[in-house]
Amino acid sequence: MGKYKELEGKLDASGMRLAIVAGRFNDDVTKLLLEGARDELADRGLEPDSVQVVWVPGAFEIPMAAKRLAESGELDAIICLGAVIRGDTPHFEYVADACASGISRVALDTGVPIAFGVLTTDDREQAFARTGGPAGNKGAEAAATAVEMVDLLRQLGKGGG
Ligand code: INI
Repeated sequence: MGKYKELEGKLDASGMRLAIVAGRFNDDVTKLLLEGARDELADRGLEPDSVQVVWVPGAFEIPMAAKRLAESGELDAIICLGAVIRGDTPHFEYVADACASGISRVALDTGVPIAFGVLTTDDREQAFARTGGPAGNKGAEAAATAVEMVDLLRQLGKGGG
């Protein structure tokens, strides 16, 4: 072993207790993010039907639902999916900022890792480009991030690092 130890979470989701919070606003986009997330979890060894999906009206409501789920003590991680599109709203920054900072706060306050799979794009074309194809599916990336963080925190909890 070298002088410095390196630590990294593994992408094995088997046995993990996960939930997904998804925004209904722009659900033509968020349904594709959800599909990507579920496919990713299946690839990582988790039965997709074991993952609870909670729909909320829009990205602004995601942190509240994530908080309630995180506080249940029954979940290892939460995956948040949404699509905030600048062209759709004059208050893009308010919705996007509230969602991002709210999710971050819930994760740090509860210690439950929460993945940020919320798109913030200028238009719908950019949003759809992030639901598959060369730019990847951001829902799938968020799902993988959640799994990696659960495993990493388990290792850190064991005194690793
Ligand atoms: N919610 C989104 O998830 N995406 C959007 O692009 C969006 N726009 O454009 O307004 C949006 N607004 C709704 C918001 O999230 C809340 O549901 C609403 O303000 C009620 O609290």
